[in-house]
Amino acid sequence: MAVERTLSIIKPDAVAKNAIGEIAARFEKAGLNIVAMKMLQLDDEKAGGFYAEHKERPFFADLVGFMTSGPVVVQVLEGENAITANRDLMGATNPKEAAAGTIRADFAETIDANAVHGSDSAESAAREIAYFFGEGEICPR
Ligand code: RTP
Ligand code: MG
Repeated sequence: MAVERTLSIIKPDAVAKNAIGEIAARFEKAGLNIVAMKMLQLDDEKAGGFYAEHKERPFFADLVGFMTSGPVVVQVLEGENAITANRDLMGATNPKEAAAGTIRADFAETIDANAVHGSDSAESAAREIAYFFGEGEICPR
């Protein structure tokens, strides 16, 4: 088992329903330490750059529109197999397909407004963490 870091975003829908604390508690209870955290209002450029891999997809404009619709909370999670552990806690992209007890099953409404983001690979995690945080903003424990 390896200690990894992953990027989590609590998306605008979950911030708007005051679910920041409950979602963060799930990470902590699962053994993922929050080693960096901040609230941000993304603009089109910052949200579009984050999801650049999807820029040719038909849902890209809606995705950027949603991610800029209100503040988000970006976090670095650290722990054993953090990337997979976080994806397991999140559940499937479409909340209608997300397993019971996952964050998306419990807090998300639609595939667009799906409560959380989590890095999908080590390469994505490294890029996404650096996209939001300088090394001096991360506090390993
Ligand atoms: P995320 O990147 O936000 O953690 O989500 P994910 O890995 O589970 O899904 P991904 O394929 O990376 O898609 C990014 C976000 O785009 C929206 N999406 N809409 N309408 C659609 O078919 C569709 N597919 C994806 C979702 O909001 C997804 O979280
Ligand atoms: Mg993704």
